[in-house]
Amino acid sequence: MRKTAMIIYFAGSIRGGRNFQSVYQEIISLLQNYGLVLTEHIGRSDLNAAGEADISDNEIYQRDISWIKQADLIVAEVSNPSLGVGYELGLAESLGKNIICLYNQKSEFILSAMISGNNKFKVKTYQNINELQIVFKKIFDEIS
Ligand code: 6IA
Repeated sequence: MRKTAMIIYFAGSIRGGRNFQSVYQEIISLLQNYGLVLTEHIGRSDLNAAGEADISDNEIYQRDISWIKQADLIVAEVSNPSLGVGYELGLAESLGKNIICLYNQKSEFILSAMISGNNKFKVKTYQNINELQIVFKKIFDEIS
């Protein structure tokens, strides 16, 4: 059993498109039962594709890289293709992080083979948020 709270980095599309924003919010709430989610803002409804004016792209990049390095677990919602999420997953893989990718069956996009074909990623397909409760319970039981 871990003594300290698990640090979780949640990744989801921002400039790639915000179609799944409300799902991100629900996933983040579930993940908060298991640890500290560094990227709670990804679920915010007021965070649009343009992002925020008070932080530069370089500051976002530097901060997110440092958070990925700190994280014990990366959870990426990959139903909406995103260059940023793909980049984060590649980096996290090279750092040897535990990585879970969540793909919603309602997605209009077929998941990239670079994600579905990578055995280092645990890819979970889901239809609704209730299924994810069960998925998370199982995964966190395994890794804690
Ligand atoms: O290419 P995308 O924009 O879709 O990439 C999304 C991914 O990159 C997310 O998983 C984030 O971790 C990261 N990312 C991209 N833009 C931001 C961002 N924008 N803030 C935080 N992470 C970002 C500005 C808004 C923020 C300061 C509230």
